[in-house]
Amino acid sequence: MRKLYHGPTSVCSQKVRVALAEIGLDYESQMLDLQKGDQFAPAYMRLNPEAVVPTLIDRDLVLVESSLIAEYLDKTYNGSAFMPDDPGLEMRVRHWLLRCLAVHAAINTLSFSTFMRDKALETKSLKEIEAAISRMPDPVLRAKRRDLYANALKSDHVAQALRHLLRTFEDMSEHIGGGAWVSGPAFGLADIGLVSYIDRLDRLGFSGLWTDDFPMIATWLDAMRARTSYAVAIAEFIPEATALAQRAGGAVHWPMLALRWRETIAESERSTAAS
Ligand SMILES: N[C@@H](CCC(=O)N[C@@H](CS)C(=O)NCC(=O)O)C(=O)O
Repeated sequence: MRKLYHGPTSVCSQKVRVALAEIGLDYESQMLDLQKGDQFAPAYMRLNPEAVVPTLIDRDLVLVESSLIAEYLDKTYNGSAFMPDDPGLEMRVRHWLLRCLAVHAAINTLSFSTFMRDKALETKSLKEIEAAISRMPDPVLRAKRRDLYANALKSDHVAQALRHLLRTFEDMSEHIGGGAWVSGPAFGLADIGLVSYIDRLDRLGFSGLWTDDFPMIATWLDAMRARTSYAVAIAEFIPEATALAQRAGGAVHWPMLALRWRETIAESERSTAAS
């Protein structure tokens, strides 16, 4: 039996659970508490040296990187049904799987500059927060996390995240408009790759990022949420109290975020006009 090391509300874990559910695969669940620091246990870091979830053990393979795990599951157990045959669409899907790294970074930025930051500051001392950050193996990610605690939505990482999300929404809208799913006419790995990130933004009360300018994103998110995989892989892992806390905790930041979003759009329009 394959074994999944994951976190209940971790977006990357959600992605792999969606892939497992879409393909109809069982797994043994090994839940990690990221707030308590389970990811830093030496035995886990031997599997996943970056101390992140998810990790999947399948047969004799130790698999990391959520998008790659989804692709592996599709290829091994689903006859690559979620990867288009058409070479152009296949490149599109592969590009989205790569882009998920940057989309993840953007969602991480918006989570840790708002709701997650507030939650940590309410429940931990600054010393405890610094102790947790100093256990992160990657020095660049440590510096980013410190910057988000110091500057919240004023951080340059937020500008970078919003710039990236703007391009993500533009391209998602174009691809959904051309064929119903981001992957093309058929549901596929790009949709699996993106759903948890867009869902997180919505759960934080940030759907204003797309409602006016990119309504296709809302239509697509509704279609993703209508699938059984969404219920069993995402919704069922988020207790009502957590869902309410996420929404309320994110919503207080929306006015400031909306301001930064409008600046991002204006800057993009200026650079398009100048070119
Ligand atoms: N690119 C990796 C990113 C993994 C990642 O950063 N996971 C987050 C949860 S979504 C994590 O484990 N964070 C641990 C921490 O914040 O200490 C993937 O997609 O699998």
